Amino acid sequence: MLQNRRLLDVLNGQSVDRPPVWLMRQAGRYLPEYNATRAKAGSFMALCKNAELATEVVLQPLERFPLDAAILFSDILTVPDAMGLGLDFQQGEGPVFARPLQDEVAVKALAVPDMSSLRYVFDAVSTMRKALAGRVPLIGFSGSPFTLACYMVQGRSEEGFPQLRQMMYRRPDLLEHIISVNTEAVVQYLTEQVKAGAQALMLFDTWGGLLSAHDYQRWSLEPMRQIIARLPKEHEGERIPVILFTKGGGTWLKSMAASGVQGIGLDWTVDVSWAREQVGESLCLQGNLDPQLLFGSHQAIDEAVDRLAKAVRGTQHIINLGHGIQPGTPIEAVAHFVKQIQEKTMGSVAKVNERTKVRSRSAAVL
Ligand code: 1CP
Repeated sequence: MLQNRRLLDVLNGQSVDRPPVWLMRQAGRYLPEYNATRAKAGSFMALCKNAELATEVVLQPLERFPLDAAILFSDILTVPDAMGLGLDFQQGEGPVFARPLQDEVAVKALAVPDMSSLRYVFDAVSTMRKALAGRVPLIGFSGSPFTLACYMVQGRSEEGFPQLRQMMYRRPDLLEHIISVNTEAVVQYLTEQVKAGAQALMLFDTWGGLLSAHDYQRWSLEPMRQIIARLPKEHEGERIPVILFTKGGGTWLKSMAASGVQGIGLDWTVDVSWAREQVGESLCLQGNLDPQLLFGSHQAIDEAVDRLAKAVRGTQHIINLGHGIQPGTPIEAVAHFVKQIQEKTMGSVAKVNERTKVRSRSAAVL
């Protein structure tokens, strides 16, 4: 039995006492206990592959803050690793692939991996779900086909991912193949996460915002739309909602809202009230404070909290940052933020749902 349903309820358009709160990268390097567990595991990937230790890391932020959701501890790059690209996380350097897709032969050899090679992720999901024991729902996730392709072609994180964008114009046929393999892989990967116990899903399209409006539709949103259409709609009697997050995608919210998702993540560049006008009333938004805010004074945090609480009043909203929490973020600021936003938003959604109920009742009378 799920004791805290706020996240699932708000994504399903149901009434809640206050908006749920969780933080992207809530388990991570800003927590000393995370760093200790990671050291015990030996490396980041060893941590991802050890279900017990990865579960320990998922629970750590929940022990410190009254958050309303947990997220699978893993990484988006597990999928290209399973495709044989040879993932390595070098200290202080981020992800590096030993065999990036830099010629026709490599691209043509790319295939959907056997999901048994990602069994460690699904085992982690079921171990985490068991350990959570219904405290809060567990979010599963994947990178978007386009964002995965950025790393697969470039081989590492690089400003603007120029090699990927050059391939898009020079050899669209090759990129087409990569995106279609990724799309199929992501459908299978997320479906397996649901079977293992993930209760909501998030698609991280971290680099979709690099694209032109036209290219975004073709190379990023369309494959995500196909994925959403093919994912299991429910599991064991519970609906499985999907949140889509394109960083830098603020100008395309209307088309994202038409993709079949239940939630849309906003980065901090977007005005929440404006975003609400774009997507209409029936969809859930998520976000969107600047992660750097948490390095600011309590006064700065309180002012941002007040603005956000006001902007989300009476709407379906999941409180979050506009991107992942940064290493070095003061833990005390995170605690202050979570406490303030929960106090300031208490009661704000239920009231609105009353309004919606009244409206639908009068619509029924008509
Ligand atoms: O040194 C370490 O301990 C590793 C740091 C780290 C962590 C904590 C990486 C490497 N990944 C993660 C976990 C992770 N990655 C989660 C865990 C759950 C949580 O939110 O608590 C999630 C959801 C991701 C997803 C992810 N990985 C994304 C999409 C979200 C985003 O932040 O935009 C991306 C782009 C990655 C790639 C990646 N993995 C790790 C790093 C440092 C990066 C980014 C590289 C870059 O800047 O391009």
